[in-house]
Amino acid sequence: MRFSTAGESHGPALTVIVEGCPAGLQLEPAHVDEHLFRRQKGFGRGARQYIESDRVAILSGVRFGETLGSPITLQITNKDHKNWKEVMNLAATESEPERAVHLPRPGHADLAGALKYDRRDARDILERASARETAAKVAAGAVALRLLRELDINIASCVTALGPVESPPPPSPEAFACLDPDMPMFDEEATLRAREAVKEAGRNGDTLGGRIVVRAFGVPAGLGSHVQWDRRIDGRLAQHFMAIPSVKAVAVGDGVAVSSLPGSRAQDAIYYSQERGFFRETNRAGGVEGGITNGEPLTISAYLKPLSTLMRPLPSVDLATKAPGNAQKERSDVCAVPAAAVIGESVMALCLAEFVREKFGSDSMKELVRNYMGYKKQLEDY
Ligand code: EPS
Repeated sequence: MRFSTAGESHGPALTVIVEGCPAGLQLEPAHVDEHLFRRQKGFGRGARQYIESDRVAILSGVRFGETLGSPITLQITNKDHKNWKEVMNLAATESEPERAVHLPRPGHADLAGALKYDRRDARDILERASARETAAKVAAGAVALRLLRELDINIASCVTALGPVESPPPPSPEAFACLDPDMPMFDEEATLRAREAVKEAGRNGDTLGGRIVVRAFGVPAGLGSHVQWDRRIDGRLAQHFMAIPSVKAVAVGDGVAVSSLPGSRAQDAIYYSQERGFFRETNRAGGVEGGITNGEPLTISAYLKPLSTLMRPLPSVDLATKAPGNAQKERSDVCAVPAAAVIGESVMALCLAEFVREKFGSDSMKELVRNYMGYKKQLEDY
């Protein structure tokens, strides 16, 4: 499965085309809207989320509630566009555009993008670099999540750090399901402290980053491969996660922690029983060994830097005059880490769906489930 998004943050709409979804998957707008709604939650979001109430329109690839095997086009209208019609006008203009951005924000794509694309108004860059794009990604992810559910693969997420506040991930799939979408941390006391930290950052005109953990349950051994660099599933997962705005580091399992341990404490010993087959007592590897899933829950941690739009801006330089000044203030969020957890589920699903299609092919869901179950039987009989 492949997907490609289009759309500017304050343009008319965001669009995503998902290709390679087999025919016969039940898909209705409500299946997508559920995830779009979750992405908009999260303590620390800004005023924009009160304007938008994201809903998907399915424009192609579905008939009578089932996918056709053809490209699926999903579209989300930007309600805020009506307030930005002049700023985002398609027609040529002689006059200086409204709300032009000449003082690039350190950490955003403003300066690097303006230099690369030879734009004098950094809005030409930031409109597309905006994390609003992740709404389209979550819409695509909803299709992948439905496909995986047919194979009994389920994905959950949580926040394990918000600014200085840390919380362990939930111990079971059931515990993941009980998290508060506004602040999906397992430790209740940490949740309260995290809310306070966000409030304080907001009061100071500052922003906060954090860490999310995304886990996939029910992934069989054998997705990905050791035989070629670009077939390793951990590498491709890392790319998907690194492409979430603000994510600056990604770890598979306990990848960061084990780097300072002796080898004897960094691996997961192998056991076998009649009922469970091969199993482990630990999952430091995060469900991947040698670029191949090993049957344990697939676990990715992603680290997000604090958002770069600051209400107390950092020094910058005017693109036109080259005079020093403070970076542009733009309406923004104080913290988007809870939203990133939902986006993380989507990219994990999109990546897993890619690997499922690579291994099991299939034009229809019937064929996919048959091929998949055949492989699961092969694993059981090993
Ligand atoms: C964003 C800035 C804010 C966020 C936006 C990401 O948008 P605005 O400038 O319109 O207030 O709200 O995120 C979303 C709109 C969204 O739906 O996630 C940025 O600069 O990346």
